[in-house]
Amino acid sequence: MGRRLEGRVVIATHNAGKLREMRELLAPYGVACQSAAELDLPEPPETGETFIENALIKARSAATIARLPAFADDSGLCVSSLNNEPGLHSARLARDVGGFPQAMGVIEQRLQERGCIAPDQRRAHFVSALALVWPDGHEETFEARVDGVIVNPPRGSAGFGYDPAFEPDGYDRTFGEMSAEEKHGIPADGSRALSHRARAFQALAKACLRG
Ligand code: ITT
Repeated sequence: MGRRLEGRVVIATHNAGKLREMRELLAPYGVACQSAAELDLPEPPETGETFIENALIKARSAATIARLPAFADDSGLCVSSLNNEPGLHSARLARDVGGFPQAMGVIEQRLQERGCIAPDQRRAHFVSALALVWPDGHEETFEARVDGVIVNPPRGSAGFGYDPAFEPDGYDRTFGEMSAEEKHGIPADGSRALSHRARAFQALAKACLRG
């Protein structure tokens, strides 16, 4: 059991797609949210060597400056045949090549250069690390992943980032072809959610939002 999150929380992300999902995930719990943009919070340098370290850097910075509990996500797409790249560098890759369509193109090109055509050579997973940090320094972290394959060409325009290129195991549609509810996939019976972020959030909710 972690510390209970009550009252207000800052969602410490500058990524609009993530912000939408983090708000949707929190919505049933009656916690009032403010975004980093609304509070004009800076973006701290993500110098960590793991997803959890980077999530903590973002949440600590927001909690210290806003003097409120802060909720951050650090995430990425890890492609098995590419040494789990872009991984921690997923946002940077898209920035460096001019956007997500181009970044998905780069991943496809690297897979083809390695002769990765069959689905089992195109395995990938999304990771989400979530951090909750309180102004008094208390910290809670949660991490989860969802496994699947990289498809070519990318399909769908829902979601954000690399969603059109990723088809989760057990589905014949990409995250880009799913509604937000399907991508979260949080079942009413409390069984496992679908997306990396929703899975990590389920653990967070169990520790810090219920009971
Ligand atoms: P913040 O640090 O402000 O939260 P960011 O975009 O820089 O925003 P990250 O450093 O965590 O976030 O980078 C994660 C990258 O992985 C980013 O490019 C996302 O678009 C991508 N990504 C993460 N989760 C995703 C998801 O559910 N669907 C598609 N792409 C995702």
